[in-house]
Amino acid sequence: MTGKRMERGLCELYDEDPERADALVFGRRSGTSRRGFLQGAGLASMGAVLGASIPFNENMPAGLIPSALADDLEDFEIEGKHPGLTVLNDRPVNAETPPHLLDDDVTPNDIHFIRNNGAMPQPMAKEEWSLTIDGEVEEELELSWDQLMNDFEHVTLKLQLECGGNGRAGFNPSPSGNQWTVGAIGNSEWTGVRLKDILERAGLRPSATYTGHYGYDPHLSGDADREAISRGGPIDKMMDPHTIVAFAMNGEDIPIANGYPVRLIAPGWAGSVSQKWLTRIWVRDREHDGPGMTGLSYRVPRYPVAPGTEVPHEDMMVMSSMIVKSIISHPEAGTEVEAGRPVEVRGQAWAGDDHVTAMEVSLDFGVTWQQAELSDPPNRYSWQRWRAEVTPPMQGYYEIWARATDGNGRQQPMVVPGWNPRGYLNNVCHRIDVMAV
Ligand SMILES: Nc1nc2c(c(=O)[nH]1)N[C@H]1C(S)=C(S)[C@@H](COP(=O)(O)O)O[C@H]1N2
Ligand SMILES: [Mo]
Repeated sequence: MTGKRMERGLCELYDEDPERADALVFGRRSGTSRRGFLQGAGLASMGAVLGASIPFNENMPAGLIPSALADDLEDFEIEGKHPGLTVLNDRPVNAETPPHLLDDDVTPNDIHFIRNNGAMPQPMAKEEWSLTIDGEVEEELELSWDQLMNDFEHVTLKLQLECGGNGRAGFNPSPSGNQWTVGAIGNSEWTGVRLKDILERAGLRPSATYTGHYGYDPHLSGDADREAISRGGPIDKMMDPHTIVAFAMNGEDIPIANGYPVRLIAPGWAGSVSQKWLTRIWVRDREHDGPGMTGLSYRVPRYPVAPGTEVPHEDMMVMSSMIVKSIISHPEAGTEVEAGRPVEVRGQAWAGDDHVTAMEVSLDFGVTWQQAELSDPPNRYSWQRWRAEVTPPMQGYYEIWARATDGNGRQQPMVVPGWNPRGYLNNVCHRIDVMAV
């Protein structure tokens, strides 16, 4: 069918030359900040592409591709995972969750996204597994599965885990890496032992400042001496009682793809800190320097830079907390709704180390916003559910836009925020299209 080719062509055109794309699609005159006068040929062509009129067309910012046309992904299947996940890469395996599958308070095991840097390991038996704690500690530990089960208090928490590169696909020029859209986020219920309790058992030396994490997943090259990834975090984050060495996900063994039998969860921070298939934590007297800690990896500029800028290394800093963000998990993009009838809109919102204090939705391309109901997190570092009702006044094409505000008053931007060389921290508002009939 030509539909797919057409979509791809439009996406490319919007990427390369948004003004021309607008002029072609909407018949918009360049130099105006709003499309303003969607009429004549522009209106007709847009209507033909979408199969409907756009009642709020005059509000739509210039250069913004209609959300209905922005999707350009293919579906594959991964064993043990929901067939609806979108596979971005099969070597290493990387798959994100379409937002309409993230409608549960707690993300089921088969729905949680997968981000691998190396090969998927063969599962290590629990009896073979151990966790070494070494480096700047009074006493080196090697904990067996039984010790992890019996010697420490267990905690169960709902925790957000988001890839630092979630949203990368929105940046232009396009940074290298997985082109995540919005679905490299999950909020499962994790059971484990506080890393704090383990570090206190080992005894931190005054020199302890940072951790370095190791897992048993092989490097893609097959070279046994190379780590697929080895990141870490400052001791303060590791001593936070919500940072856990997890051995169960939603009350079950952790799926192999998500780190069986044991992984770290350092919630609210770039997901790469949360080592899967965890076997060792090296306590360091300086910032860790394993693969994923150096160069441009998981680093962002200290100051805003123009898109495409080459930023000197000394002006880059290691990412820490993720930032305020939300998704619309219901309805699914592309849903048909009834004109004049209220539509239930639901989603999730989170803000890294912070929490979300307000949630708003818009049906008219951001000109008016209404407050959504926002629930409190069941525990710190869980995402928060929100819901609202919107009513399309007449038949046609609409977009639902959603915007979260964090405890410091910071809001999600309407347009893609600060470009950075590796494409991290894109928290632009999520938007979906609905057709009122
Ligand atoms: N051992 C190991 N741990 C890892 C990774 C990896 O490739 N290997 N990927 C990291 C990254 S970049 C992210 S975003 C999260 C993703 O966790 P998930 O696959 O369970 O969603 O795991 C992190 N932990
Ligand atoms: Mo990640």
